[in-house]
Amino acid sequence: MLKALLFDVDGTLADTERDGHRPAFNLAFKEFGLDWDWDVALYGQLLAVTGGKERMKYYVENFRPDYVKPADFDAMVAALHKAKTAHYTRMLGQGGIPLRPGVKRLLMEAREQGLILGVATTTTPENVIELLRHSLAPDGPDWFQVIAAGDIVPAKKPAPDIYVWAMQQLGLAPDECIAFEDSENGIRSSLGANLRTVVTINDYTREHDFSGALAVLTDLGEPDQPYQRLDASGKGERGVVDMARVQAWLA
Ligand code: XBP
Ligand code: MG
Repeated sequence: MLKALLFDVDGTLADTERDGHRPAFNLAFKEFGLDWDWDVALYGQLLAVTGGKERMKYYVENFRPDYVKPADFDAMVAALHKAKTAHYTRMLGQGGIPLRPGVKRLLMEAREQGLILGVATTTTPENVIELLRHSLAPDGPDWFQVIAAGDIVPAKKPAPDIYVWAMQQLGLAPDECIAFEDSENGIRSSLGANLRTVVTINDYTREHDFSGALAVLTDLGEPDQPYQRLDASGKGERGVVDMARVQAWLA
């Protein structure tokens, strides 16, 4: 029996990467006097690695052979990441990043039906709280019984650990939950935790491999803007993802 809906955040609840995280990283780089600048295309490549600190290290290792690391490089990355989080949460506070189509509608319906809501993300906890507060509702964070985020587990997605941790907190088994993801790293994590997973793609992830997904959709859909289903088993299907649709997919 379905008891909980577990959501990824970046790319799934909102399109945060291109116009949120990316410019926040760039502002932090400027602040630190670095000539690092991540354009939209480069950022797509950097998304191969989840986690902001991990992503900066990956960039230096793979794209900046010219950069001479200071002795305290790890501390510098941590400081950069702190600055980036400040820029990002300020942008969220200015109401900059709306939720994706159908997200609020589905969350509201699930709540009305007494289902549990949870978050499983690699991003920093305060980023999630600020997004939910400003883009969902002032009490948005309280809608979620568990917010599993950031460094709470050492191994970030695609490792399944963050989903496993969220389910442990809820005392639920994978067959009592469903996950919502937008990326290959995300679905590898959720499938690794034995969760049935619905995928809503975005511009950065549309070419990813979503083998094993319950359904792959453009988005969750609104009545006046239905989703389009993209996976082979339901190609061409249009509609809105509501609880009846979710239950039908699980049956
Ligand atoms: C999200 C991420 C995050 C953000 C940056 O992945 O990859 O790293 O881009 O967040 P997912 P921080 O959607 O799979 O959770 O800078 O706060 O780490
Ligand atoms: Mg994501």
